[in-house]
Amino acid sequence: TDLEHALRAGLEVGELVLHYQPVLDLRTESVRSVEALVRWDRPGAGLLAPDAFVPVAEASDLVCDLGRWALATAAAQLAAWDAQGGALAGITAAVNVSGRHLAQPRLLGDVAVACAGAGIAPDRLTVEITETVLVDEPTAREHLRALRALGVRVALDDFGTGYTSIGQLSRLPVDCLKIDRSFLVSGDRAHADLVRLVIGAAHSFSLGVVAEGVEDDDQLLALREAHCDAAQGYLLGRPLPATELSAPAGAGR
Ligand code: G
Ligand code: G
Ligand code: MN
Ligand code: NA
Repeated sequence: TDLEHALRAGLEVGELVLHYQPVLDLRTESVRSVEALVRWDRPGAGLLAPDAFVPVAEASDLVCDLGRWALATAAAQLAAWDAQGGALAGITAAVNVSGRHLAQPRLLGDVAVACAGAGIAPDRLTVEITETVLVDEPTAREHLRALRALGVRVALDDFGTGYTSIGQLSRLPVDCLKIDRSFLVSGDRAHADLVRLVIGAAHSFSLGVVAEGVEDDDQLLALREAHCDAAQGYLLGRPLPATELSAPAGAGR
């Protein structure tokens, strides 16, 4: 399609950018991680959100090229923050990887090349995948194990919206769960209990938990009380270009 061709060309000429959303570690009260989220600065169209073009990329192996670019770009950004020596030095970054990319043996090499190219250790990167990937693709689990053997962390994104039951948590080849923002309903007792249950179960299987979509103080308080490990959301910071994230956070250096 036209959009697919334009996206492919845009990727080649550098129209894609990563924005970074802070993830607050609730034990240390510091930002030790960010999630990389892609945007397309399409000439004449402004800054496009992923919903406008990632599905198009997903329809072909273009999404693997996008993933490879995102991994390399995020790794290079981590190295740049290291070099700055500010508050963002030494942090980790999570990159969203499509099921299609995860199904290819090539992903392993893409991650290794991204890390080696930037001169960062693989344990600085987290690969975010969705639950459907584990259901649909048997080789995906194998590739996740290989990634983890390399030192890369794996996070299960949008947890709670798919098919994975709490009973399956012990067998998942992942390091952490990202609880979907639809579970953070302010003032709703039943949802709060559910979140507490998921966090407790995850911890009993030694999985970390990040809550997504934290928009108000009540939600944050409930998450602290539930011993959630980390939180992400507009309350704590919107996705921003690397330069805008560096400025306030690095002010103390
Ligand atoms: O950034 P929000 O800002 O709009 O992201 C919307 C959706 O797009 C999320 O589900 C996210 O997982 C997905 N997404 C964001 N960045 C990337 C990326 O680099 N690659 C892939 N495959 N999906 C992404
Ligand atoms: O599916 P994934 O978790 O990768 O995508 C994250 C998406 O959630 C991005 O579109 C990001 O912009 C969005 N997001 C991040 N924080 C918040 C929030 O606090 N509220 C809402 N509504 N969306 C958020
Ligand atoms: Mn994500
Ligand atoms: Na998510």
